[in-house]
Amino acid sequence: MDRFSLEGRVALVTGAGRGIGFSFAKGLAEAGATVVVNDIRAEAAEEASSAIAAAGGKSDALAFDVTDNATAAKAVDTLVERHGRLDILMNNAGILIRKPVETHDMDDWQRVIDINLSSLYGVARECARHMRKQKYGRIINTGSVMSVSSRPGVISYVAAKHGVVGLTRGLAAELGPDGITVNAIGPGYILTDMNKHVLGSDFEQQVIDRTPLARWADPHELQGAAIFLASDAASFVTGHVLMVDGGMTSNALLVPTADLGLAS
Ligand code: NAP
Ligand code: GCO
Repeated sequence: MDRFSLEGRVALVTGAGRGIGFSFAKGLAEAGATVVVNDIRAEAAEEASSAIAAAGGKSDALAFDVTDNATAAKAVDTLVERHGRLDILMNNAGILIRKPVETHDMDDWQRVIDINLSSLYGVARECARHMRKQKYGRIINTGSVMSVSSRPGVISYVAAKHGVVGLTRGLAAELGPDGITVNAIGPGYILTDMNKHVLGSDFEQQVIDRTPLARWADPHELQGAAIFLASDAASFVTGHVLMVDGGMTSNALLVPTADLGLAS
């Protein structure tokens, strides 16, 4: 089982002060990695790092805005100065704006594209500078079921998350010869703050009806996919989008799962 061990590896997880990013950070730490927690808020990054250390993990905190590429570049260099190497990048930070096209203005669009897509390229470029020197790297981008499907009301998010697939495949093609794999994880509907405004509404049940596993997921259920893609077990996996969605995107969505439409 050593193939799944991350002992000796150093990982940067963006947007890891809470939610899915914090879960990714905990999972990588439990697998043995030294995990550097990023968040835009220093106190969030420090608290998350302390929680990982309190659980016996090796952690550090680096607060920066992933959309500020100059700051991100300096932060990545600081990380390598502190820890000697950088093996794993989890490009996870992201936001969501729920508005119909009529009111989903260009400021909304740019903000979501900047955080959910452009910053992933910027931070990956800075990490790849160091990964190339060691001829080893794992870049894992956080996509979504909205990377391969859509729904009304989240147009900028759908476009950005579809872009994450292209970014993943393009970086995989270009960085592969340097021993760097690039993959994406496509979560389904996860119980985090991003969804606190829709939980308790009809939408919550609509998700359940259209998910073969008939439930929302907890963030910890994404950790296995992250550990796999970050580990030696995935040494020949690159350019891949690993959906962790309870079967939602393999489901035609024609009828609610409970219905089954079996009446003859
Ligand atoms: P979340 O609970 O809202 O957490 C987002 C995290 O990203 C927060 O820690 C936030 O920091 C941080 N962040 C936001 N903007 C940032 C920036 N400019 N620089 C650095 N950090 C920044 O969201 P989540 O549900 O964990 O989602 C995490 C990722 O998973 C996102 O890419 C999201 O699109 C994706 N995803 C989520 C779901 C889901 O159902 N929840 C499903 C599929 C994909 P603050 O705490 O300081 O705001
Ligand atoms: C929404 C949800 C989704 C999830 C996730 C699904 O309003 O539809 O917030 O966008 O966040 O991206 O995979």
